[in-house]
Amino acid sequence: MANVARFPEGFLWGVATAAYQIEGAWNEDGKGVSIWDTFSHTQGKIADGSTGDIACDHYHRWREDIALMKELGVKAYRFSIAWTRIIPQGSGPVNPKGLDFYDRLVDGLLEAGIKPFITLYHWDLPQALQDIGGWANRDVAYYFADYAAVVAHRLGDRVKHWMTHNEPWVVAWVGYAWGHHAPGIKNTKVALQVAHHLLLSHGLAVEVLKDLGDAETKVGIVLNLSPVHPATESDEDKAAAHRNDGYHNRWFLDPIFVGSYPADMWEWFGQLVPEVKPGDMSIISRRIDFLGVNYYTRSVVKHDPQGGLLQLRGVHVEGSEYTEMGWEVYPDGLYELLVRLHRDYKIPEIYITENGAAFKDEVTPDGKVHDERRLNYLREHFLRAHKAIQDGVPLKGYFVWSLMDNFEWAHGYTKRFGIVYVDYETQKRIIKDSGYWYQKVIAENGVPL
Ligand code: JJW
Repeated sequence: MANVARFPEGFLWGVATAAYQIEGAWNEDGKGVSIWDTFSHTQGKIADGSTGDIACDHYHRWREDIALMKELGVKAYRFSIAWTRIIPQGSGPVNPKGLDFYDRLVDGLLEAGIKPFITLYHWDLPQALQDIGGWANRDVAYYFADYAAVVAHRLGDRVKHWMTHNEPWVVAWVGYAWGHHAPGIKNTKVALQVAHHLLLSHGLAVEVLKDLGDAETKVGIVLNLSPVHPATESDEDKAAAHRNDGYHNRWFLDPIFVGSYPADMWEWFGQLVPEVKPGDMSIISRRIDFLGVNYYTRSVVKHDPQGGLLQLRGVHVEGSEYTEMGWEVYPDGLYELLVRLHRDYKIPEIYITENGAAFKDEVTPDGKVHDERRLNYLREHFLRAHKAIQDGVPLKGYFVWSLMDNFEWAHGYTKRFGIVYVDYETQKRIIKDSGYWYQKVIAENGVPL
């Protein structure tokens, strides 16, 4: 019998998605317009000119998609709720049909023996709230907490795992400083204020979710984190790497787990730093039950005086494998990151809430998708997670991004991350080789060596 890297009993193998990327039904059953509806409907914003109007049509095919997860044997499903289905204008009247959809979904999952993990904000802000400034407006943090209360009130009896935000770094920087994502704003100072309001809204929602929950209710946040390595051992490059770590990782980790922004970055940002009101940092650092980690790659950086705000640039690593996203395949970074999080921050539990890779997939004449590179990517990362657990990291579960190919934001449908292939013409789903392999990993609770 082949040897297996066995995971702890009860380890939660899962898959992840997000509402805008899979649901479609963008204007059905009373749903309001979100900033991603607006953004994708604007010429030139999405690489292939596509939208999430239909996406994977999951809004109508959720039963089939639950059956698919059941076939894979997944123990948990991380998905997000579209704020605009629940409260179409962001604040004010609740749309019962929106709540009904997620209510049925949760019941369907539980019936299939799959634990629901809910992300409350996965980037699809109600357009009505963008019209008052979006996350740059402090009031939106309070509207978010109100929305969290509405959802928790309806689903909290059955849903025990909640994530407030997904990747606030991406929301703030890609959405508000670079403008590649909705709402398409390009203003660095605003981006830092947005990041602060996202953190504030997180803390406010933590209180609401814990108050409305029971002893089993666990609340966390999802951050996209990457170890940062200097391109050379020069002092300049090492300082650049530390800056990038401060900007990308510590700017979010420190407020949440320490209760303050990192002093070196606060100084570096100078006049760009956000307005922080008295009491904000203690709200932001309210104790959470788990951290969700989205890990895809590391970053390797070089000092560069022409390199903008941070005076650095990313470098390509000769000889490394890269995915279709242009991200280096670097499994050791997952181990390094997990060990560091456990060492530097008091984090009760950690989940990998996203890990996976985009590669060019094709359906071969045998009707299958032989995605050997994705399978290898997952295996190598699973093994690093296994090693981290052996070294004492309280890693409790692992969600592969993604259950199925979907709308990859500004890249539209051009990047396929799924372990299930989606033929967007017919909406047919085909389990890829990586999906069948994952099915075996889950069944054995371990990675065959
Ligand atoms: C950076 C864009 C320059 C998603 C970024 C854009 C700048 C040409 C995958 N995680 O689809 C990072 N993902 O929804 C959440 N992670 O800069 C889930 N990070 O463009 C997945 C996107 C990302 C990014 C995307």
